[in-house]
Amino acid sequence: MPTVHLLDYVAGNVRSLVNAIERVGYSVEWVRSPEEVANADKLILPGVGHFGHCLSQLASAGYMAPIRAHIESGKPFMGICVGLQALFEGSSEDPNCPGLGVLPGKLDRFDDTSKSVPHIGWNDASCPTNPNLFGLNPDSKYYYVHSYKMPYTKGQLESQGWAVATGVYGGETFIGAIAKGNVMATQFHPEKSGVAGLRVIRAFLDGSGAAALASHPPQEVPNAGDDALVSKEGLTRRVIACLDVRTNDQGDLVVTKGDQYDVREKSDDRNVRNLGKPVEMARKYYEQGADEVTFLNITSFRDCPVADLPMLEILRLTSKTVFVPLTVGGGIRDTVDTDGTKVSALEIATMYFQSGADKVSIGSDAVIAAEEYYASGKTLFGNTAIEQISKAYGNQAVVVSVDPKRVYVPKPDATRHHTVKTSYPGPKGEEYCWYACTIKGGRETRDLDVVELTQAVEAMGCGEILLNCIDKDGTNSGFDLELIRQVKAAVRIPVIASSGAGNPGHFEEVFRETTTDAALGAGMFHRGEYTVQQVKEELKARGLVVRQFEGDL
Ligand code: 1PR
Repeated sequence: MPTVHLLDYVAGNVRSLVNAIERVGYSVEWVRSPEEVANADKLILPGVGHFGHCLSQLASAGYMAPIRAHIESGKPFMGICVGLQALFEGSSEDPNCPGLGVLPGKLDRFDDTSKSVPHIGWNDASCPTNPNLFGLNPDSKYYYVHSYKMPYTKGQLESQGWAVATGVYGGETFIGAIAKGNVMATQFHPEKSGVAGLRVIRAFLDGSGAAALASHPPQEVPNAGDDALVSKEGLTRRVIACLDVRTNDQGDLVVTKGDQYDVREKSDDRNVRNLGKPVEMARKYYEQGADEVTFLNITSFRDCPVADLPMLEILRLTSKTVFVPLTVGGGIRDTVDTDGTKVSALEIATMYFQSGADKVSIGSDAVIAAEEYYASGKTLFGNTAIEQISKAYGNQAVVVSVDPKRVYVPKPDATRHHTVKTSYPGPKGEEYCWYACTIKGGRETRDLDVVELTQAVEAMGCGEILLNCIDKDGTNSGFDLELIRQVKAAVRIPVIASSGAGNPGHFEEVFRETTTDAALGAGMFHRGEYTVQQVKEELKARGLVVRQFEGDL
C-alpha cells in the first residue's frame, strides 16, 4: 500500500482520518518528531480545536521550520481544518500566536449576533475557477465545524495563483478550500464528509488533484462585480440518527428505545426492547443519508464506563465505514474504575476520541457543574469536565445533552424559573410551564431550568446542545417547539432538537417553526416506520436544503 505521512502533534480524533485514508487505499505513517518530517513525501497536517493551542504546540515541538521546508520543496502537502488555518499569518482566536505565513491574511470569528457559532454542519466548497478542484463537486456538501474563518475577498488570493473554494454562512463568505501547486488545504473535514470528502482525500493522495490544477491553473481573477462567482448560503438542514445503546438482560449490547425514558417492553416479562445491533444500524443510517450518528450509552450511570469496552469497540468498528461525525454520550464524568483507580472525564473522553468519536455528549455531570457554577456566583474554576475537554479538544467536541421535564405553573411569578406560556396547558389548566433539568436518565429532577443550564454550559465552553424532552420522548407526536424556542433564545451555540419525531413532517415543522440548527430522530427510524432518506426527501420537497447520500467513490 502506498503511504502518506500524518503529523501527530496534537490531541484530536485522527482515527477517522486514518480510516478515510485507508478507505481510499493508502496506509499511514506517523511523523512523531520534527526530524521525521523530512521522511515524508506526502504530508498531512490535521488540526482541530484552538488555533493558539495547535500552533503553539507545533512551534514548541520544533515543527514550524520542517513544515515550511516540506512545502517549499514542492512535495505534496495537505492541511485540514486548523491545518488550513495554520497556513495563514494568524488568527484573532490567539492574536499572539503566528501561523506559518504561507498565505497572507488573518482569521476572525464568525459574527454570532444573528446565527449560531460554531458553524457546524454541511456546507459548500465552491470554486468557480476550478469547479472540480481536488475532487470537489459543486453539487456536494462538506462537513464543517469551526468558529473562526478566513474571510474571502474576491480575487485577492486568486491574483497570487491560488484556486479558492468558498462557502457562505449567515451572509459571511469564508474560505472552504485552497490549492496552489503542491499545497491543498480544507477548512472542512474531508474525513467526515462522506464519499464527497473521500474523493478529495483521494485526489490529493493519488496526485490527480495537483495534476488537474497544473493543467488548468486558475488563470482568471474573478471580476469583482460578477455575482455569479459568489456562492450562495449553503448550509443544509442537519438530520441526526440517535442510538440509545445498553446491555439487555441477556448481556448483549443492543439499540433500544422506549418512551419517556422507559425502555422495557410493556409486556409482563419487561425485557429491554431490542431493536438491533449498534454498528449495523449506524451503517444503515449513514447509507440512508444521516448527517451525523449519535450513540448514547444509557446504562452508564450504573455501569462503569471505563470498563465499558464494547462501547469503544462500537466506535472503532463504526468509524471504519461511517464517514460522518460520531457523537458518544453516557458516563462522561470523573469516576473511579473498578480497580479503584481515579479516571478523569477528560481521560474517558480521550478514550472515546481515540476510538473514533468526534464529539462527546455530557448529561448528568453538566447539570451538577451548572448548579455549582451558580452556587459560586458564576465563577469558572476550569476544573469541570466541559472546561477540561473543550480546552483540550475544542468547544465543538463537547455537546451537552439536556433531559428536561415540564413543570406546570399557573402564572410566571409562581416560580423563580424561566417560564413559557404554553399552548398545551397542564393537568389543572395551568397556562405556563418551565423545564426542569434531570439527571441519571430522567430519574432525578433538579431545581435548575433549561435556560440556566444551557447558559452555564455555554459559558464553560460547550459547543452544542442536544435538547431532549422527556415529555415528548418516544411519543411520535412531534418536537416540543416551545422548549426549542426558549433554548434557542437563551444561547448562541447550535441546538439539536430531539424527542418526539414520529414522521418526516415533524422535521419540516421544527425547521420551519423554530431556528433549530439540527433535528434528531430515534424510534421512528429504529422501528422502520420511516428512513432518514424519506425525511430528507420530504424536507427537499418542501424547499429546505438537505445533503443527499453519495454512494460511489
Ligand atoms: O447522564 O452523562 O451519563 O448521559 C446519559 C445519556 O443517556 C443522556 O444523554 C440521556 O439523555 C441518555 N439517557 C439515559 N437514560 C435514557 C433512557 O432512555 N432510559 N436516553 C436515556 C435518552 C433520549 C434520546 C432519544 C430522543 C429521541 N434518550 O436519546 O433518542 O428522545 O427519541 P424519539 O425520536 O424516539 O422520540 P450521562
